[in-house]
Amino acid sequence: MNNFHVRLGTEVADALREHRPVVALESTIVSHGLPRPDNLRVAREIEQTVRDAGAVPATIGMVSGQLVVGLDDAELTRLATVDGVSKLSVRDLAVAAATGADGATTVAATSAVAAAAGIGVFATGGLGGVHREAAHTFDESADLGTLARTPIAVVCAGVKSILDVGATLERLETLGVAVVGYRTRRFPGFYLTDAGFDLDWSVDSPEQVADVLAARAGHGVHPGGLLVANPLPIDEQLDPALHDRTLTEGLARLERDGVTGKAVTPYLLAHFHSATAGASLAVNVRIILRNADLAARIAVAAARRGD
Ligand code: PSU
Ligand code: MN
Repeated sequence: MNNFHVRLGTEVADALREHRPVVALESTIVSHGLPRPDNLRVAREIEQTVRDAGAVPATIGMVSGQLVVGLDDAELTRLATVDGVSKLSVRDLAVAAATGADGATTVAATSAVAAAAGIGVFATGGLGGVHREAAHTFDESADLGTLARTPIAVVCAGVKSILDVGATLERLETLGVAVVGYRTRRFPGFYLTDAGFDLDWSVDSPEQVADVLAARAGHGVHPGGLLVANPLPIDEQLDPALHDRTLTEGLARLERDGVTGKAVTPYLLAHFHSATAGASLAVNVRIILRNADLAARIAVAAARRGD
């Protein structure tokens, strides 16, 4: 907290002081991951879902160079609606602050800021990971390296199939990020319930995730992240045939348009939204709301333990 000039929203500050459950939320899905105008509506629904499950939402982002943990509704609206909001990973935070930028925080930046603020649970949709051409482009999300050194539990639905899922799991192992399936031993593929890879561990309840966090804190050994992979029920996943078609077309367009770097993920997400006529958006929203609910229940269980 001493390294950044961070403003805590009043409600978040009160909850942290009183050791009540708080769930961190990212803003990149709002500014760059979901299309307007649905993004603002969904951002508010995510916060409401966290509240309904008994925790305080702390959406993190940057407004005019000010890093905020617990954006208020006007700030959330601004990040969802104005043009020119930067996508901020951890390395960008200080530069964006010093130049007075508006910015949305990725999983990496949100995790780092949340942990610094004393928040232990974070809900998102999908994690960044290893891109399919990474062997040539070296394009691997900073989400992975950041989670290796950030003590936070991230609830997600795996990573999108736009990435190399197998390579992402290998990198998570190398980096020492623990991965547990929530009521499954198969790694979810975001839009799809099952990405085709086995997991070593599965947990059955929010209380059990809280037990994992308590054991880790008690051992004092592992400073890194815990990924809680929460799959969609199979009857709620995107139609696999539509998914495969859309992915193939999106990857071809990516190459045709020469898109690289941090523009890759938003480009492919936008392609999915338009090419599936909203079907992928509906699935995306379901995923985020389910993860927000589970994260809140984990935060509640962890607060009950009192450690
Ligand atoms: N995956 C998604 N939707 C998203 C993102 C990832 O399914 O919106 C966002 C998250 O904020 C994630 C970031 O941290 O993209 C990863 O971007 P990059 O690959 O440039 O690291
Ligand atoms: Mn990248």
